[in-house]
Amino acid sequence: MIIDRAEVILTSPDRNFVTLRITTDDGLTGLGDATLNGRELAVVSYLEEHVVPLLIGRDAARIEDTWQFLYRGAYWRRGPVTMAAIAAVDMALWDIKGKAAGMPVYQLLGGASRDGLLAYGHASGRDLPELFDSIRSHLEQGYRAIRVQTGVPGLRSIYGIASNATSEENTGVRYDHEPAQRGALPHQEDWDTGAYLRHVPTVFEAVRGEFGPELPLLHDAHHRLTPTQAARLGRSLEPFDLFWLEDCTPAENPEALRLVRGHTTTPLAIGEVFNTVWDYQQIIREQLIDYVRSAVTHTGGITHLRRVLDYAALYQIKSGMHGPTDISPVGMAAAMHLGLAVHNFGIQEYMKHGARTDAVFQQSFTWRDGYLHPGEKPGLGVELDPDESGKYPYVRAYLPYNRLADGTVHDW
Ligand code: CS2
Ligand code: MG
Repeated sequence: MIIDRAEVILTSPDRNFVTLRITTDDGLTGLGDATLNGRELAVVSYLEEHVVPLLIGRDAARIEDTWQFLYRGAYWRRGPVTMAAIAAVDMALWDIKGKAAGMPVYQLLGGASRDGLLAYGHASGRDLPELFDSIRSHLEQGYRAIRVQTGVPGLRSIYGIASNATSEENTGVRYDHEPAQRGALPHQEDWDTGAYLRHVPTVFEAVRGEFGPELPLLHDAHHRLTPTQAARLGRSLEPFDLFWLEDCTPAENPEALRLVRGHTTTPLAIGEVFNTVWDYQQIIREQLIDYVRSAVTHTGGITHLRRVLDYAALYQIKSGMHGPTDISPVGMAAAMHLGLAVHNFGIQEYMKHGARTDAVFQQSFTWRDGYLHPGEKPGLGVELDPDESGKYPYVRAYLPYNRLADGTVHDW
């Protein structure tokens, strides 16, 4: 099992994806996801220029050693580009090990701790009727847990609202509701924290009134609040019993969460922009969160996210792995294998990929009655179709950003 070849595949079926394919001298192949939304080429270059040359000739079976070599052996540690590249190598090696053993990766991680993974989807609307329709449609698709994002009166367009989107067919510009938009420059959105804080509790009150007390509901604040604003939001949402409030404050400042925690019992989720266990060290040790939001893709792969989750388990903190459409089917498969195996699984985010993406990546997971399962194929269970991937060249794309009414750039 010596690594013979490692290729980086950049394809853009419904959006950009960076995939690493490793081939061994005995003909086994493994796939890893290295997609960094809106900054894809940085990881392509890091992989091609700096990592691939180090892989050729290595023993593909030595997953831990390869991880330590790529992490500790480079002087410059951490950061999203490095950790996405290491993640892709790690995933591909787990894929190969599974294929060599004839077992799905979750079996190599200790076997299933549950029958399936509860997953949540993204409902959204500019107003209540649109939001209710979106929630109903998600329930019809089988979702048993729902993230609720809403338009705010007075704001033109807000990130994460599906109906703000215009389709590629109509405009020539792709703009889905969790986009990096294909285009020359990032799209500008507007923001008003006061209006948001006044509006959101009224929306959750209406949603609870319509859909009852039992449906697990989640909400993402996308890092836009100060600690006192986040504390106020958490407290005002307590009557509506959220599953979690996500990214209430910018992730760089763990101390902010102490203040939030001191004022609200609304569960907190954070970490989709974190890359290592060190980013989590303080907030896990001080029990400042309830859910770890990292994706396998952005946190150094299965090997490293497993380490984060084992640490989190000491403090009754669970997984809530990031799963928007910018995590490729390979990254989603890795999340499902890890989520099935660890004891402290919480919930899995699951946004369906488009038909073109599903044609490029042949997958073996199942989605039944609100639960995901990675399937029983050896390895991760995903194969890439080279003819399909070759049809969709990379298109530069940016996430949007937002400004306040006076023109100030606001937190993401
Ligand atoms: C979002 C993401 O899924 C989520 O919770 O915060 O869609 C995020 O905006 C994108 O992944 C950014 O790449
Ligand atoms: Mg989020």
